[in-house]
Amino acid sequence: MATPIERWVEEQARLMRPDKIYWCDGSEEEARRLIEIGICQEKIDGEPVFYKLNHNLWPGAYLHRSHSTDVARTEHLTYVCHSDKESAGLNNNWMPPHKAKEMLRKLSDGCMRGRTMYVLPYMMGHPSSPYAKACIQLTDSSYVAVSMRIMTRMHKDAVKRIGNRDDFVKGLHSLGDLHPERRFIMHFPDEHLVWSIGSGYGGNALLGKKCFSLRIASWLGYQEGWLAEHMVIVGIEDPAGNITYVTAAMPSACGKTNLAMLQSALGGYKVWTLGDDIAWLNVGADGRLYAINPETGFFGVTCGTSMKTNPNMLRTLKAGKFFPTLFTNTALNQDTNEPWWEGLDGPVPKNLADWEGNSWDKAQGKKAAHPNSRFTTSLYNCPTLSRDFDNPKGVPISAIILGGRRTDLIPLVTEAFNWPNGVFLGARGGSETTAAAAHQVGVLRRDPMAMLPFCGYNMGDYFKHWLNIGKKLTHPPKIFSVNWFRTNEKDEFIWPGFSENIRVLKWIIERVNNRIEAKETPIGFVPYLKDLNLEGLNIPENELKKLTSINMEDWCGEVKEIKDFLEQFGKHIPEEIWRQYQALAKHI
Ligand code: GTP
Ligand code: SPV
Ligand code: MN
Repeated sequence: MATPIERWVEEQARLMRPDKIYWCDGSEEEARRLIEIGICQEKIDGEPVFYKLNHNLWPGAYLHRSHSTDVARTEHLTYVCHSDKESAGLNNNWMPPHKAKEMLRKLSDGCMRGRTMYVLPYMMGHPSSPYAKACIQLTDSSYVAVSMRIMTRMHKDAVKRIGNRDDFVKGLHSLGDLHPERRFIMHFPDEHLVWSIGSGYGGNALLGKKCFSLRIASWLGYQEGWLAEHMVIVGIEDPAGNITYVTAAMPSACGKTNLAMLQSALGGYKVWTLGDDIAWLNVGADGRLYAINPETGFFGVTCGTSMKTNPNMLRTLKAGKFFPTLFTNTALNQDTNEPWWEGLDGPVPKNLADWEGNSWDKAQGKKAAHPNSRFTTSLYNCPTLSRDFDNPKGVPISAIILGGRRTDLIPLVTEAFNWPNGVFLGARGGSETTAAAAHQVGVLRRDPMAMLPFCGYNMGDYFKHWLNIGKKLTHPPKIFSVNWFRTNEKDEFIWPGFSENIRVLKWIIERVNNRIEAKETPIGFVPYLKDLNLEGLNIPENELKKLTSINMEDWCGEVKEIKDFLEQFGKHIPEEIWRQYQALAKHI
């Protein structure tokens, strides 16, 4: 008798008609074979899927170039197909499930002809964690198969674990013809199903990541009483050796990976890494909030990553312990066969190929690496990996940090008055857009808890859910906002950022442990300058003031925008959020 997984795979194969079906076991030997296939046989638009890089300098590293129209998440082609539009909310594109499937079936008819269908069994979360989920993804891309081995716990045991159940997490992925007009990333939350066609890139194709672990998981969490969040998880060790665990939500390309691997500029402090993108948060029996990272890899932004900004990331990329490390859409130093990107240490190499493989000429004024070029590497390569990374229970969280990219207005750090006020702080959050998704870069948009593109249900209900989680916590984490991105008159960042961000984290853990006072303002508590360790920085006095003060006049426009944003969600916005809004509006 065929198992539910086997029946499901056969059904999809009848539709997609691959030449071969190959069940992955998740071993290193298999990954090496798939890369070989990607170098010698499989092609994207006539080009190989992988190029071997210089293994003396970058052990286990390969370059992948995606199709030139397929370089970032495509939010306008991403749908969440609940049975009713109201459940999806204004924050999601919606289509009735039967209509979406009819369209996908047409697009998928014979889409794997001439290709291999890889069956990927994997776990999100440690297999012995009560919060882990067993999943199966189908794909016709060796790049996706190899990436999923890095990003998830891919192992044939996931098949055994699913056994005779048919409610496992399902992902259908095909490159299709890579045409942007035939590209769709569609979610069917009640079936735990993601169906993606026409893209081979990151969050569009590695379906365990944003599609399942955020969009579908946030919906599961809403029903089951937990949270799936776009958050870093770190442990901050102080000079006495105490470790405080915190999570931090920031929109795409706003500093999560950098924060997750921060090398402290202050003596005695150390940051331990547990995750750089996704956190699943559960209320523990002790009334505290516990976090696990369901992933096992980094899919991080290359541009700007250097020994100066993020030395631990470069060490991770060169560790070569867990095979392989992938570079996607970086430039290539053709003399040394090394990956290269803007912001990497050292002089610009003379003989570069750009991210599309063409000889790069600086005079043309284009970047050599794509601004959303990325690396994929295992967390087990990371020298600062926390010893609690594989702890099935997760780690207890003392602070939640919410960040965004705001060149103006938002202070360096603010502390919410309490949990509901913190939920409002998250709900009103905004950020200037980045290259991580295909849209205009640098425009301000509201992005509550950095979840606007990832919340798999009505955002108003999501705020309600956050408020309810708070009621279940007897020891709720304190909630903070941070902003590393304020600029001065010359458009330079005022705050040095990166390793210096430890100074802000230090203030946060001192507040968590009730060691210092803070100044009350209408938007929350802000630091007294004397409590921020600023030794060795030379930020001009007037700019420092700007970083930590609130200008009421500037806030008038902000308050109006917050109201316009929230009103769109109509009756779904909880009364508590409006009460918080009124309190703020009254002061401003
Ligand atoms: P996703 O992987 O898209 O979710 O991004 P992320 O939030 O992990 O962002 P990441 O840490 O990769 O940083 C994105 C960009 O922001 C990079 O170009 C960094 O160099 C830059 N960046 C990160 N931290 C800081 C900081 O503290 N200050 C400044 N000025 N830039 C930063
Ligand atoms: C993001 O855009 O937030 C990422 C990269 O982490 S992707 O996997 O493409 O979503
Ligand atoms: Mn992300």
